[in-house]
Amino acid sequence: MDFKRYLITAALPYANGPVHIGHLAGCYLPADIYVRYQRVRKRDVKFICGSDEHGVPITIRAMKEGVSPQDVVDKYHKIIKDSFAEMGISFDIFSRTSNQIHHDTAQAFFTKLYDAGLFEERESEQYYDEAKQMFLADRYIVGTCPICGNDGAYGDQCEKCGSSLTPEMLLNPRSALSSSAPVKKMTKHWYFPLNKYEEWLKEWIVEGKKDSWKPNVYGQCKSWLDNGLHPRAMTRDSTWGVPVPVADAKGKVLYVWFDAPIGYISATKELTNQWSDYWKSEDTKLVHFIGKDNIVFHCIIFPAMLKAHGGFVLPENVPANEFLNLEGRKISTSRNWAVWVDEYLKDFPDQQDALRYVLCANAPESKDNDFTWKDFQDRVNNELSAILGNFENRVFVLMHKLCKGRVPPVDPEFVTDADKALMLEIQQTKARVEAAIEGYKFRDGLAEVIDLARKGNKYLQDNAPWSLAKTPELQTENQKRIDICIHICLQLTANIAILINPFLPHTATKMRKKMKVVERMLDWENAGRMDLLKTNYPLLAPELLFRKIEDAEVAQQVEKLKNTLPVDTTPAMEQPTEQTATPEAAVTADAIPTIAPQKPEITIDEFAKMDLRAGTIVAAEKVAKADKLLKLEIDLGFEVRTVVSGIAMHFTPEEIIGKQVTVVANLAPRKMRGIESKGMILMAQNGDGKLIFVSPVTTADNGSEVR
Ligand code: B3M
Ligand code: ZN
Repeated sequence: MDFKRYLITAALPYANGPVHIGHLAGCYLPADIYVRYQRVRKRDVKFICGSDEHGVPITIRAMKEGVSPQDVVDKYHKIIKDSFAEMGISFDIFSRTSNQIHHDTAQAFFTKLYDAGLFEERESEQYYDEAKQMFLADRYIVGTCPICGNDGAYGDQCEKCGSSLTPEMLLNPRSALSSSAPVKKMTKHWYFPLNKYEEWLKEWIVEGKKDSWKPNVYGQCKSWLDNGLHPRAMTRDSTWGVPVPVADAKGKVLYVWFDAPIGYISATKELTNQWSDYWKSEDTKLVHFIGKDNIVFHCIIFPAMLKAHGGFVLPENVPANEFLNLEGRKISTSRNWAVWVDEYLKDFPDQQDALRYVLCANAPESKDNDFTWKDFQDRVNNELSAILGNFENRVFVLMHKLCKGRVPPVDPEFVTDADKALMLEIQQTKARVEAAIEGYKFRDGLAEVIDLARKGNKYLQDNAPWSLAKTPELQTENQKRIDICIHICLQLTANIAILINPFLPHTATKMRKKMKVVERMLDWENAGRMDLLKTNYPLLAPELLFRKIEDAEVAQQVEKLKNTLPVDTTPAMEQPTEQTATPEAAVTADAIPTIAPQKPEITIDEFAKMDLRAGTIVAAEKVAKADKLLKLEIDLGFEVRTVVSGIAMHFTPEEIIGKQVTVVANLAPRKMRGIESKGMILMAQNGDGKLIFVSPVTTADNGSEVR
């Protein structure tokens, strides 16, 4: 089916931190590629985004930074917006949900459903912090996980075992704000009857989208639908958000997942007076680009809201990506385990396309993928630079050397089958890239373009125009072949600029400028043509498109990451996950208070089981092939013990020899990297994350008990 208009949205990022490469790879880059492609196909497209400035993640961040929620969103909205702009993510608008137009739009939406009598009002008991005088969002309640016993579980999720929880399930619940035990208090909320839309959703998704939605998206939806839908509260007790537009709703705001998707509509309104042409007409193709943790909200809840409201188009597709990990760990905003886009841009100025290339070539389209700095370097140096950059550069060098810096002529009599085959290849590549992009397979599309450059290199190698130039006795004939070869390579270069443009727009622009052609040349319909550059036209001098990424740069980035590593004296342990596929938990999953909640009470007898001793580090050395581990010999007075400790990122062996520490002496021994570690040393952390030994203030006798 042909659509008149394309309305493309990318998930509104929470304005509770800068954006990282996981965000880019997950949704903004694929969305941008798709939109850029539609634009050069001359389709009527609007690309909508903005920051999501409500909800618990924002208030938690405000609490952590000791500022107001408004300060938080003002700060991060700007950082996020600038990062996207610099990366070439070409939104038509990047709005924000704290705008008046959004508040008005979201309230009008709610009111329409309210007036239609759609909401169910329900009173229920909810946790309340009497010390802080406020209702507690699930995330603000901590306690012991009933499934795995982790005593730092949150009221919506246990990060240790990944279970999705409710505050009622927690043993020993307490407030993360005051540590006091929360009490239950009655409160009223408005519930959207999702269950009433179950049948309709089944028909629309299970029957209608089976073949067009990605299997991961379809599968998640189906399992939600199979489990049955229930009414869902669309309001919250909070002072931060869009006020509930109902008389008796003081102190209540719209649930962030009610207002945020409406943000797509309000941003479109802000962008154009014709907004309803996009949102209210059947020939619009609405596509939501998101990460997998947002699937249920975009595929089930928001469509049901739109249906209930009436008059809006529904998403034609929701091509959600999986997650990108970083150096083997989950990316985490709160743990600072991330490559922040704003920092990347400072460290690698003008290398936007290098990152775009790697994030697309390695995009988590069908499974979680890992970003490593080494892989970044390899891909940039060995693919982007060695294949595409190299081809383009060779062509420019050769045309200046063998063809006087001008586009050489073609004598049809000397054109060979191999020449024709390459020309055909260009057209076929165009068709394959089109199919890939239309099918949301951006990795494949990009690989096709690189492959075309690879074929260009081979063609050059096969024809070896530089050697033809060395046989003067065949001068004219050889020159004709040289000319044809360079001519075809130049047309191929121009074609590559068109095909690579949606993926690497900065590169396409550079290429175009060197060929001295106008932007219109990059129109998609021009791909496949062999007359993009006119014969005899002079082109600019060669200049490398990409620079290599040096070992030192990679080492520096890896070092930077290591320095942000959380304190972790049990290095073999997996980091708890923050991103999660459980949709309920995803609501607030990106914000975790840095001060760990207190653990459940223990008795004096339980404490007395622990044998803590003063000891002196008498020897220390690095453990081979484990960059976080030090092997320590500790004098405990009655014996010298081996303890392996995960502190190598914080201390050199030399600086800790002679230090007195507190040792858990009766900890069960365990093997790390083949070394038996008998005990553990106690550590604390200061404000900037530096580790400190917990040691006696003045020197104690080695072996004396710490009580
Ligand atoms: N802000 C969640 C997220 O950033 C949320 C998306 C809203 S899209 C309407 O993952
Ligand atoms: Zn658990």
